[in-house]
This record gives sequence, structure tokens and C-alpha cells, in this order.
Amino acid sequence: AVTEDNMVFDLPFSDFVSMVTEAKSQNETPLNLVQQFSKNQSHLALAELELTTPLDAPEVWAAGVTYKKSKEARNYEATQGKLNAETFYDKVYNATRPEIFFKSTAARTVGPNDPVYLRSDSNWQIPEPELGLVLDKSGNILGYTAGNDMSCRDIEGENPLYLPQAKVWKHSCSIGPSIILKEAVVDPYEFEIICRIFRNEKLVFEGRAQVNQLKRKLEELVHYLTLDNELFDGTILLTGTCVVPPNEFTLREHDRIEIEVPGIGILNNPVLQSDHST
Ligand code: DO4
Ligand code: MG
Repeated sequence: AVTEDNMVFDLPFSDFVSMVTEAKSQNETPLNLVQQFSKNQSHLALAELELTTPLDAPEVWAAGVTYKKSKEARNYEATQGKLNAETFYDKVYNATRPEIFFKSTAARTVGPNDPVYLRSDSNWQIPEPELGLVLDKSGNILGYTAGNDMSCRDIEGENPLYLPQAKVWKHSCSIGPSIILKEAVVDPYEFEIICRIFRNEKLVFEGRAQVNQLKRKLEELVHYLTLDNELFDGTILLTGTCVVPPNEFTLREHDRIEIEVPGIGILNNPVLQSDHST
């Protein structure tokens, strides 16, 4: 566990889900349980640790077109900039049912400082910085993390039926660096999401937004994910992107992406070209 002043202490659980399960069995909140272990321990500084994914999420799902910014960007892709007709992106933005798609499995999901990969058959790729909800198998929100829903704008723009290929490949999703417990968050709509992209360590893009710009309620997205579905403890639901680089921007190999959500931390990932041999 890590405190707000970036000090780290040990928890006697093998992973995040076991900690939550133990809290439930003790009729205790996860926050109270974790705080019990912070006492009488010598704390380490967070900077001394090499971080991994904060949990092995069995599945990562993602909601889309939940912010006006995302709707506008998709419309640009789908119409090659000729924004004169109503598209299915306009429709889904206003519809009762949100867009929810399957994004990733534990094996495809990377954590802090691991490389995210570029697809070899796309020339227009961007990170999508998103707030992630950590869920239990009943759809209860256990905590919040940051996530990157890497996306190929050209593949999705060519045909919406290509969405799974525009969204899912090896190392196309990253999460972390931490999970902030639900009980420690007064208002999740107050989260700010900041995305920075560096090229040769020079900042080439920075954008920020706040979760209160979300068109829907977080619980509404979870509701649609759970309908007639089977969820697993530790599932993550990414809640859509609200920061999109300019239309002429595409990621390049050796770029570095930072996704910062104050209170959760900075998710840092270098960018590599996907390697066909592995
Ligand atoms: O419609 C495609 C995906 C949208 C998305 O991933 C987002 O809005 O974040
Ligand atoms: Mg997205």
C-alpha cells in the first residue's frame, strides 16, 4: 500500500482482490483494513520500488464516446473531416445504451514503465487516457485506477466493424500505477486526467480534462456492463477518453506517454513498435 505522501508499507495479501475479500469477511472496509497495517511498520519511499500492474485484471472492458471530445474525434475519423451528417457516434453519445466493448485480458495488459506497442498495420495511433473502475464480480466499484486504451484511428475510421482490431492487440492496454480505494475518494467526478506525450524527452502533446465532463454516470456504465454478463473480481472498466491529441498527431516508436490522475499517480509507458517475431 502507498500513502498520500508516497510512503509504502507491506500488506499481508497476495493481491488486491484477496485484500478486498479479507475485508469483506471481517465486515470491514478495505480502507480500514489497509490502515491497520500501516502502523508500526518501517515505510519505504515509493520511488525506491519497481512497480508492476496494481492487479492482474482478468478482463478490461471499455466504454466509448462518453465525452463530447471523443464524439468529435470519432466523427472526424469516420467522415474524413466532412462533418455534415449525423453519425452513429452522435447517436451513441445521445442514446440510452452506452458503447461498451471488450478491451483486454491480463496477458495483454501492461503496467507502469512497461512498453505499450504500436500496431504494424496502422499509421494513426494515439493513447486514450481514461479513468478505470476496479470492480468486483457483482459490479461494485472497489477503487479507481488510470488506464490507456491505445487506439488506431485509421482502422476504426475505415469501418466501425474493425473496432476490435483498432483496440485490441499485444500490449495495447496499460493500467496503474495504483488503485485508490473507493472509500478514500470523496467525489470521483473531481478526478483530473492529464496526458503528456514526449518525443526525444521533449513534450510534444499535453492535454487535460476532468471526469465531471463525462456525459453519463459511472454507475450507469457499470450497469450496462453487468447486464446478462458474468463478471470476475478485479475486472476493470475504462470509462472513455476526454483527451485527444490533434488530428494530425500519431504516436511514434520511442515516444513516452504519461497519464496522470492526481491521487492515483503517473502511469508512464514507453512506446515500441510491435515485434512480429514474439
Ligand atoms: O468508438 C470507439 C471507441 C471510443 C473510445 O474508446 C473512447 O471514447 O474512449
Ligand atoms: Mg477509449
